[in-house]
Amino acid sequence: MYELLKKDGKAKRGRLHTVHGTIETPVFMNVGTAAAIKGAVSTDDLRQIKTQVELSNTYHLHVRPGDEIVKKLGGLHRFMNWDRPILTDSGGFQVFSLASLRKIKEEGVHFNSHIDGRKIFMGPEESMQIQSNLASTIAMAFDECPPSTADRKYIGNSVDRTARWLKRCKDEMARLNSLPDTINPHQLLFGINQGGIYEDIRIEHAQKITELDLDGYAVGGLAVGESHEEMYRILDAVVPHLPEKKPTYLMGVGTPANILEAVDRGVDFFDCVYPSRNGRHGHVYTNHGKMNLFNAKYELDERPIEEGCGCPACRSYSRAYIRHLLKAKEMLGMRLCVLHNLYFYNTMMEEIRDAIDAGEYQSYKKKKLEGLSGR
Ligand code: PRF
Ligand code: ZN
Repeated sequence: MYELLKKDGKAKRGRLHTVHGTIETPVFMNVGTAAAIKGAVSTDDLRQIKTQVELSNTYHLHVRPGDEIVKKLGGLHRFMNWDRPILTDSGGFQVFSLASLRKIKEEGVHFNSHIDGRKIFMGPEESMQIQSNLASTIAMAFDECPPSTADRKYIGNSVDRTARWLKRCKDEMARLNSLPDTINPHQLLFGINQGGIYEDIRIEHAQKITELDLDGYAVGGLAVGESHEEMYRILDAVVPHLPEKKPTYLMGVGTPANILEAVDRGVDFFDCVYPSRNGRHGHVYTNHGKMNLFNAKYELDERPIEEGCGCPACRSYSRAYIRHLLKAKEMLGMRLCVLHNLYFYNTMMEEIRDAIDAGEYQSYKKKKLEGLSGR
């Protein structure tokens, strides 16, 4: 159940109550694709860096170790020792970005696994069954995320199919949640809006999926190659057509600036690989711009990555030491950078929530954007 606590302009401050605890929104979900945050980050670490929701992928866990195995081991929460909320993405997007020899049909997608080439079929029912076996808190609908280069005709046919798939997802989820051996019979389902960069297709699709009265709604198919301005234009157009009293999730986004802009347009859930991916490359976020710790100017720099940061890296280690670890390819170097970056994102979300609570979102956003750009 989602509680809309307060609005500041279009920015929403809310709370999603789940069987695995309450999620304070706006929230950034920390990406652990194959049930692990890349960069040797443990679930104990996640508890220390203010993670609220962990995100894993249906496709990856279906291919390896297999969702039946995870179910036998008591579900994803028990498997990875994380008792707070988990969102699983449906596999749709990953099938389109990773698998080879894809064939899209009305019933679903035939493809070859990116691990061993094995032939796999996944449709709405299979995606729901896998997510039910994983027993995540929130399951995502099985959708098609068309490439940004797709033309209007392709997008039109694709969203119609994604809408038909959504109805099948909802029916299958209801069936699974009522079975006696389902690990999480309270699993939530979020629908996904598609429609590329065509506002009218987006809006019509948003209205259609809203009728299904799902637990939340995502905006998918963005951050796939279009400009930031185009992404904001689509959010301006479509978010007002999604129910305000349900959570809105912008999938795979983004930079801190993207998040600040999307919150301003009514989005309350985010996920992105940037903080962990950048951290693994020694790129760290600060309130004075991004830093590349490989840079020679940090060789004798005894300051933490960011003065006053409460993350495990900044509390104990200097820029000079972390730079040395990175140069020596010591795993600890990238681990510390990933922890700092995720802490930075999670802390920014906390600031965003506080700013909306205080009715000061506009001035907060302006100041934060100035800092991020290094000015
Ligand atoms: N659909 C799904 N997952 C996604 C996306 C999508 O469109 C995106 C697009 N940015 C990221 N992850 N199911
Ligand atoms: Zn830090």
